[in-house]
Amino acid sequence: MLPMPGNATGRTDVLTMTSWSVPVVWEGTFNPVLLNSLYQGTSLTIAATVFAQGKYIRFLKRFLETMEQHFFTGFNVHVFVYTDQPNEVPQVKMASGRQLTVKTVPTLNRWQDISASRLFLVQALIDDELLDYADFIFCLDVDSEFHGHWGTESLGDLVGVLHPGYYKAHRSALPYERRPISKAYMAPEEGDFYYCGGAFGGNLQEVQRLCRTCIINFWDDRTKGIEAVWQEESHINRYMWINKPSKILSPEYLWQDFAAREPEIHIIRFSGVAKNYAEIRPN
Ligand code: UD2
Repeated sequence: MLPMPGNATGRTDVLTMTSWSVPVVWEGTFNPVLLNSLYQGTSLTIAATVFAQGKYIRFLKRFLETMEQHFFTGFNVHVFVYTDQPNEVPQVKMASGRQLTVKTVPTLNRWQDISASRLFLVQALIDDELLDYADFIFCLDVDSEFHGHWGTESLGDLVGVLHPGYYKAHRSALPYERRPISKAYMAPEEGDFYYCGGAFGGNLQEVQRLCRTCIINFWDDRTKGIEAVWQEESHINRYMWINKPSKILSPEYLWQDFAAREPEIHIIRFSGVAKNYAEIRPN
């Protein structure tokens, strides 16, 4: 790897390039000042979606407040909040160039449906509103908060985030859908990485294509009476095996537990917050 200008020095302790030659972004592999200077003065616009339905509305305030501090600061950001409780969306002061739109959605009773419905709604958002407006989109879990810089280094045509629970696991241990009847099926010899359902993104066309394909496959499964083991996350993993991401973000971009980190995690940029599944989910 070529030395990078500024203080970025590169990393030798982690995988920084995939077998298909796309970067895996870790702290120390990019120079944010240099990268930002490439986009400054442009009209770069980032859309982000977040779903806060049922009791998950409680996570939204912290999510939005920390997003304001760390996510693409200095750039145009448009956050789309999908909720069944529009009156509960907190007021969070946003910098110039940043805005929030609330989308009201019906209450769903199965957490699996809430999670999977995101793909339908993101595709509709791209189709109806974003194609001529935003440059990139990120789809993020609400039960999470930002702790550190997340910016232009994360941009790519199709962007996957390495799941924090499986980035060191052997392929045979990855929780892909293993039933051949499912359209999310991954054979034992298939799979590069296990990607998060809780954070992914890319340009509008690529994310639109991902959503469209995963929705078709999700419905195909449903007509056969099955649901992939990790709902849309399973379909996204199948999709990203066939359609390789053009950039991969390390687990710094969605860590599991802020209090516990591994030696290679030099910074946690975004992490899940602890939750009691039994208490918080609708079923
Ligand atoms: C994993 C994924 C999640 C999704 C899920 C599979 C990560 C970190 N998380 O998390 O993205 O792929 O597996 O189904 O990769 N939600 C609500 N209200 C609810 C339930 C869910 O708003 O009652 C939304 C909310 O935005 C939440 C997201 O759906 O962040 C995912 O649900 P989860 O966090 O309960 O899923 P989990 O922890 O199993």
